[in-house]
Amino acid sequence: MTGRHAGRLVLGAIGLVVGLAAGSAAAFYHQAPQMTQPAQMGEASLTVDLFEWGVSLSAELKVGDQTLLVRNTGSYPHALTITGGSVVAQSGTLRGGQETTMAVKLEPGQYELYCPIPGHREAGMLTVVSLQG
Ligand SMILES: [Cu+2]
Repeated sequence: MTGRHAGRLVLGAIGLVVGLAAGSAAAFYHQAPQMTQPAQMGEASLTVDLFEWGVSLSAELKVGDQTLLVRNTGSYPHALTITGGSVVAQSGTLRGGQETTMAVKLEPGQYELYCPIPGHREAGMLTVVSLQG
């Protein structure tokens, strides 16, 4: 991307986030500070960090069953969607500092991990991985 184009995208996303945060601050305020859910398929095999503006994996995704620890290490609300043609898994929205676990079963193929909150994927919260059989 050119610098000018990237700058415009980021500015647009920040405007969107500020609007969202202002509208839903009251609802978030009453949620428990932790939204951790018990892992259903054993200990997390890797960590997925969500932040402004990226999605980063602590290790490579694998074919088969695995449990992901999904953390919002940023300030804005984020979530994680995993698609491989169709939606494979979808987390709830996490506030900054919150985390959750997601159990997924992956076949060989190409997957996109991104934040579904409007504007965030375009701002850089997208990682594409290819799994070999
Ligand atoms: Cu996000």
